[in-house]
Amino acid sequence: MSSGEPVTAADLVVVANRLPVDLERHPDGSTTWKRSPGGLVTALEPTLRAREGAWVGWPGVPDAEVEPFAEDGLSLFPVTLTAQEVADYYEGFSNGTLWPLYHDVVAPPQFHRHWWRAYTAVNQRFAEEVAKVAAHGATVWVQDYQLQLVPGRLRELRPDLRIGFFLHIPFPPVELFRQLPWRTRIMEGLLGADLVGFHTDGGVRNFHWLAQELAGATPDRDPEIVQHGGRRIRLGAFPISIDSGRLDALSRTPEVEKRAAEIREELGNPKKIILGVDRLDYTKGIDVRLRAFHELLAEQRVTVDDAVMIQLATPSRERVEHYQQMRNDIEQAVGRINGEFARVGHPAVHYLHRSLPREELAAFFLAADVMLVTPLRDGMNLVAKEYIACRHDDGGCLVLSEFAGAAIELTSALLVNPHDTDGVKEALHAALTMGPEEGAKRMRTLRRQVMDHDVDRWAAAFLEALGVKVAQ
Ligand code: ADQ
Repeated sequence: MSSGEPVTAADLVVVANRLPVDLERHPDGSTTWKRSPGGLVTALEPTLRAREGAWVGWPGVPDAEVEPFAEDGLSLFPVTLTAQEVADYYEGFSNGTLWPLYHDVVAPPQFHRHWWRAYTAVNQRFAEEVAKVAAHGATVWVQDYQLQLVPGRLRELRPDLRIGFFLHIPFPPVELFRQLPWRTRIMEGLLGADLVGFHTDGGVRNFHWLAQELAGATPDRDPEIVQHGGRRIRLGAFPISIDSGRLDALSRTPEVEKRAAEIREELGNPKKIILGVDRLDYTKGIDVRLRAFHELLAEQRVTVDDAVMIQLATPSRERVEHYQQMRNDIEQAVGRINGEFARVGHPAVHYLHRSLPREELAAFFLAADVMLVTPLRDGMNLVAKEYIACRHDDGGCLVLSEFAGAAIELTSALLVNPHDTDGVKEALHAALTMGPEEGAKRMRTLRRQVMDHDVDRWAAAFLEALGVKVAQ
């Protein structure tokens, strides 16, 4: 990492809960920065560099007082959160209230006033930090559900700014959003933006209605605009994507191809490999796919010689109660399937609770004959797109939940309702027995979509709708 001086007045500011680097504290008390390369930073870096850009976010550890710094030409402005704020704003209101509520209450959201108070205080701090670093007339792009009050606060502090907001998770149906005791405050926070973006038209429609009902916004002749406080706020669907080209290239490297062959070998050369890759989250429907596989084995429509399943699960939000319970349930389900159907040296389900390097993940995607993506609700789901980008051989078959945003674009996948166990089971069976021609035909169609619509195109579409000329 090269360093330098951070900019003092940025033309483009990205503000997200997390910085694109993580602060790591070592046992001897020293600290280092580790890059956390997400799709967002890859997509935004060229534009941020070209425009003297800045990124405002939390460095990932509590009570870290860190000065702004420049890293590889990017100015980073850390926001400090205390341990109590991490508990109340992040684990509490963001992940214990908003996350389950916005995902169709697949787990019951908890409503606590002290969580809300922390959420408002932290959002205020983020807004103040942005107000300090943004140049006059700058563009600010606020990311995601943790920061929904930032557009409103920022507009009060800095009416000269152009403000965009993008929600990475679903925006819920009207009846669900209305459960939130602070629904009007959140709506007014979001209406502080000039552009509010969602993954799908469904999110736009829900927001359009709620803005009128809760905040007294008025519709415009243009269905993608609402009027509020004398301003016109544009709404739009911007389905996010991945760095498809880079992943396609990675999956073609001899190392990844060799590793994919090795994985098959290590699994004992099963006829079919079934794969699931997720952050360990109750929205992802890991239990759904385990149940479907369990029943196919029990009905002897599939045997462990025909097919093995691999579930890769990144540890996630381990201090939030629902996540601890769900991890136990999933590990029990894996144990039960293996107890009933495995042979010594041949488990039916291989379960790894860890994060893997990109190369290794690409090899798993390339080795998998069937990819199961079965969330009960998901804003987009990048794993589905990553699988497709890795299948340069036109091989493999994607089974995809209708309730993932990705289902709108990826209609040539086998689409399933994750609440319908029989339906998921039939789709899994169909995927395992699909002829190579039909499989390749579907995959070619899916690849056309994913290779054409990459994350750069997504970022450019959003920024251009916000009036920013994008460096390509
Ligand atoms: P997430 O809920 O985190 O994102 P997703 O879009 O699937 O869900 O992205 C997960 C990422 O983590 C993928 O890039 C995947 O490769 C990676 N990953 C998962 N398991 C892994 C493992 N074991 N090892 C290594 N990497 C692993 C939120 C929303 C989504 C939305 C994105 C982007 O919930 O709906 O698509 O933001 O907007």
